[in-house]
Amino acid sequence: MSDVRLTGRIVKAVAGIYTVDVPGIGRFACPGRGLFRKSRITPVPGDIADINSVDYEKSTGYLYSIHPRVNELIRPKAANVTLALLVFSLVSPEVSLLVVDTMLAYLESLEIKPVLCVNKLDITEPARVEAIKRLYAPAGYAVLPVSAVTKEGLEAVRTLLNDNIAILAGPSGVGKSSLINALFPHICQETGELSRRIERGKNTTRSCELFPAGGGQGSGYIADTPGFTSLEEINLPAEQLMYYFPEFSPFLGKCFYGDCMHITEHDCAVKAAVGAAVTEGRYESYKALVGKNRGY
Ligand SMILES: Nc1nc2c(ncn2[C@@H]2O[C@H](COP(=O)(O)OP(=O)(O)OP(=O)(O)O)[C@@H](O)[C@H]2O)c(=O)[nH]1
Ligand SMILES: [Mg+2]
Ligand SMILES: [Zn+2]
Repeated sequence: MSDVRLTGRIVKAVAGIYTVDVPGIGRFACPGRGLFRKSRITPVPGDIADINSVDYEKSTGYLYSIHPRVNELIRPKAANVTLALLVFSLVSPEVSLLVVDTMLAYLESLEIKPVLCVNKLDITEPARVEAIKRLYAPAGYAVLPVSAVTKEGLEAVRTLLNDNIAILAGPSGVGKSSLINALFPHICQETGELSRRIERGKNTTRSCELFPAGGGQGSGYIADTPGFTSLEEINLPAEQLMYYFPEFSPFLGKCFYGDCMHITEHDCAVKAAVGAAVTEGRYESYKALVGKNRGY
């Protein structure tokens, strides 16, 4: 046994074996040595990990500690994510904007930068894409229209990924896996009905794999994730939601009631901004989320 120690990033976690990528050196398959069961920390993709007993020939080692996390996602299970490409489509399937807004609020709560990616541009009315841009502009969200089929818009996405630990998230069937394949031909993810059959067939761990995406420098990574149809497990406290709608921020603290929830109260600065600095669609999502998280 050598006592060579290295530090790298966990890119994959399957059945207690963690794949640790050490840029410029290699990838090592590392069990966790029971240490983490005791401390009740489960290492996840995105974690920065120290490994020891490194065997260069076998490409193995042991995980002995993970560095403090900047953030931690439950869906997908990942840590230290810096960017989320929230992929959706306006046709086949037409996704629920409430689902998109729920995911956006969740990402805001984790301080992960979201970028909206409207896929299937090739079969989408341009006017609908423009409407989405108008809906999200006041919140400051970038909207990138793309097509995994024609490859339109992909350069802008690729540029964005540099040096980020990025995830592709979004509802099922919107083309996340197709996009990752179109962006990085060396990555090969199952797409279409096949991917959904495989997903159902295996005991899904909701874990993900990080692929190198930083132009070969080893610094950027991207992960595909299984799509979702609902986000039941995401429960953001109703009182916090207003902080996760960035376009509300200029108006917070300016309502008549200090504890205004911006729903039924009179003299509400947020409600007064609806139709201008706050779009109606986004405000409707806010109300729906507050209602859901209060159980009514
Ligand atoms: N017309 C068109 N079809 C697309 C595009 N991107 C993906 N598709 C199709 O949409 C279907 C779903 O694509 P996937 O890449 O499997 O979608 P996904 O988001 O990974 O789905 P899940 O893995 O279930 O979450 C497939 O039949 C793709 O061929 C696109 O840009 N244009
Ligand atoms: Mg997929
Ligand atoms: Zn208010």
